[in-house]
Amino acid sequence: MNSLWARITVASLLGLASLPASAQTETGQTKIQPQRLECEFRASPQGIDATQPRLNWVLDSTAASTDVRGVKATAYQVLVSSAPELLKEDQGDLWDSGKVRSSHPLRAIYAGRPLRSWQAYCWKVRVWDQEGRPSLWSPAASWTMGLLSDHDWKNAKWIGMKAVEPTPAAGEKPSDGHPLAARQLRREFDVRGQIRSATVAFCGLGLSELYINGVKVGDEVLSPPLTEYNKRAIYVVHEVTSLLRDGRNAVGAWLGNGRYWAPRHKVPTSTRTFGPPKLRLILRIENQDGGLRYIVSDESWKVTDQGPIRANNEYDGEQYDARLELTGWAEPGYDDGAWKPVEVLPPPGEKLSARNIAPIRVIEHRRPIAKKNPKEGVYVFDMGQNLVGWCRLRVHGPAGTTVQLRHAETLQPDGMLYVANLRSARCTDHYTLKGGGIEVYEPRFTYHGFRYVEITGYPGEPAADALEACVVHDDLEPAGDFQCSNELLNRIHANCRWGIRGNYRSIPTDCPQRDERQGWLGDRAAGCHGEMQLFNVAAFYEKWLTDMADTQRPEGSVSDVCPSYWPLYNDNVTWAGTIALIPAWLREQYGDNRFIVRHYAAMRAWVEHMLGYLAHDRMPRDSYGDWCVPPEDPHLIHSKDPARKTNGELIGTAYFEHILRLMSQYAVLAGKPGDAARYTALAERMKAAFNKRFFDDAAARYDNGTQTSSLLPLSFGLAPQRRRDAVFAALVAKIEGQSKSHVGVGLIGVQHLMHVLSDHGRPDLALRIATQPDYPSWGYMANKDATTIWELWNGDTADPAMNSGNHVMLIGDLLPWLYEYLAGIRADPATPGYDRIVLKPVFVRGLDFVRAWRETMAGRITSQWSRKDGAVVWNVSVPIGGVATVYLSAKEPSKVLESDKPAAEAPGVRLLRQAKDAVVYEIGSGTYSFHIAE
Ligand code: RAM
Repeated sequence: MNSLWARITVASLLGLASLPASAQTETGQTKIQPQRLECEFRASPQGIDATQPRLNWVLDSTAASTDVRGVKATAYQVLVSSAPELLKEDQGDLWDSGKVRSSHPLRAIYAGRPLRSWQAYCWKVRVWDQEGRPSLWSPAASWTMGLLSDHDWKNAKWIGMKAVEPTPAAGEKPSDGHPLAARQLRREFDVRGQIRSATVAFCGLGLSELYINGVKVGDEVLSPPLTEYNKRAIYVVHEVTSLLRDGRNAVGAWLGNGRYWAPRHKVPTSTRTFGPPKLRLILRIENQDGGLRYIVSDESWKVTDQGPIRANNEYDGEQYDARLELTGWAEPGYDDGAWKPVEVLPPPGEKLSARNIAPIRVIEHRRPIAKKNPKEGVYVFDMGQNLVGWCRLRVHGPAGTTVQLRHAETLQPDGMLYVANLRSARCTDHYTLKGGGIEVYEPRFTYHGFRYVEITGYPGEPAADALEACVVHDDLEPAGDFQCSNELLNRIHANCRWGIRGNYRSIPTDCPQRDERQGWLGDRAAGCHGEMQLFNVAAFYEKWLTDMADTQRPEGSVSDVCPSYWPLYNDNVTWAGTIALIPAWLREQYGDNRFIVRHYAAMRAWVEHMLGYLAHDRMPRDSYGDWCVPPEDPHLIHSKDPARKTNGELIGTAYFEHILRLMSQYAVLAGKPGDAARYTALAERMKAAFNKRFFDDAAARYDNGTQTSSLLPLSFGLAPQRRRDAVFAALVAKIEGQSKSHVGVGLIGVQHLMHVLSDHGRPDLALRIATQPDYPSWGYMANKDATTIWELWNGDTADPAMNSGNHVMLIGDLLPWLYEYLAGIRADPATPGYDRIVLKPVFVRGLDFVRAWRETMAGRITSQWSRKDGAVVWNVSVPIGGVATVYLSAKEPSKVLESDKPAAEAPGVRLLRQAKDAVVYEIGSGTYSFHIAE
């Protein structure tokens, strides 16, 4: 990870730094309300391995007096210390950046003394405004380092218990994937003397939980993150000082199968498996006198697979027999005489890296909204939302009773679960009671995508509180919210958010419920840009791009699914090319070039490999076409109608040309001017070849004229300038005529639909499409009771063989359109990371109001507009330190007022120019109220 997302809120420059000392606490923080001056870190990262992390901070705009405008940050000073006491005295013994004048005054790359394994660091920052006034020091934030070299693991070994797939008995069909019972590993040790600190680093594959003296370490679940195991595994680090005690101690680890011991071998396709679960661990104990001691995973540990988790499998569920609980197993004094010595197992892969992304957690609990009894002994709970996670069961009954929980997204007409679309995934948890009181159970090593839960075998009738849903996903920082006057659009937005949340599983998955749940590249090529509006995914996507590079074969090929649990090295452009598409979005939103430089070799290797397929300057490699267009028959998954399908070579050529243009920009950043020139020249040739082969000048359309075949050349700038308007007019005629203002696109075209329509002056048509209540549309899904987004436009009628109710690939560019167009909050690609903000709201006819906020690298931006009496009132706020270029769709400056004055004369507003259809201003920080006569 490059970045430390531990954000610090710096006391605002004005009004606070000049406050009398009496208004400040001893620590220099202000007492006045309602400022939020506490640290805003959602995470003080523990155990990172970036040796030059980037530190980010935002200025606290809420503390500023709202009538003060245009406050800029011009310089910063960062202090990094090895001890909080030093930092309190304003001493940065590791790094004192001094006062640095900067055009990026809200971030800095660590440049102090080398960071060391296991060490904790704290830091703070202050900034100066344009008058040279310093802010108060921010409160302190902190992070700890992981293990920077393999030597730091001392002699910790990989330990576990060997396993073999059982051979089927004569006449029996071999089972496709045999879930192992969970392993439990333990050892005891003594602690003598006063402990200063204790930290544990461990990697338990496939999934693990660690306990010290019976207490769970940390609160993460489904840990560690998924990776390309034979290349890299990820360890986690936790500070555990308070869990240790003087005298005898015990450490115990659960190991589940996860994807390491693969859930399947052949169904629905060939799946990689890596072996039985295993653990590597090191516990570092530092005494007050500086003495160090390490407890490591080695032959001294013991193991059993006779505990309560009899089987665990991500697709099928967990089988838990509470009668087999090994009470006290992770505490000292437990009799492990029946346990076996562990076996030392080979290491999983080449590298062991730190977890630089947010952990997966139980994010919220939801109570059922209804309970039905469709059949004798069968109870179906409705959680009211298609979500991802599992259930917490409460039950009371005789020992040996087994309660079964089955999960599904929808119901059959008879009220029973509809499970056909889960394919081979059984999505069923079993809990066998130990008896003797209320028992509460949550599975550990599985997860389900569901809205409905069927309980059978429950002793008596389950009460309403027998089940509670636990919503589980990567704990990412929210980055935005949106609301408008159209309720259907608000529901669609909520459905997108639920779908996106549920598909974060340390990788972005395609779906969370059936026997798939893979990191399909194509689904996120542009989808990630939409996600950036909702969550801070900087570290998350850097991690996934690292997974992609890890799958890369020596010749450059990248799997369509990363990590390559399904090794699909198809060499197609639109899926594998995501390796080169996502970095551009990351750079635009988060402004970090270093990642592009580091990732350049992998992107280049893929591009060079693909260049071998180029024929006549066109790229014929395409596997999936415009995946999942609305088909002619509602029962079909894929259309068979040639008029609905977009030519694969057209898609491959358009995308590869675009990727070459991006590569040329990356090459400049990576200091490879030769590559940059070569890729630009190649892109020029491809553009010419594309138009020559596919463009029908007379009809102003491409190839067979699907929506997608026009959208791509318009979006990527391939259409000849002189014919752009005509191509667009033909596209609009097609959409409004044949498609009756509905989508006619699949996964590819939908990434371009909304912005192309808006960019060419038809946001009203984009709005019509976005708010259509009938088929095919997002609104149709919502009206059919969807609470997420479907895999297919016809998800209610299509064949269940490929019909998930929670896929995000058809969201396309809808979210960027809501935030960047309707609310108008954008990054300027020329100054990535919101160094300059662009505010370009689209006051589209058909909406009465829009309200949105975005948390950006510059801080929080809000934009709200409403229409009344022939005018639009637009209220906007720019965070302290921010500068924005504002585009307002007015015919002339005289039509624009700000706080009742002609805008150009308003304080803090500068008229830059009058463009063709917009008046352009510059504003600095502050809140503004513009009035635009229509
Ligand atoms: C499906 C996946 C995914 C898509 C691929 C091509 O099975 O669910 O969303 O990318 O196929």
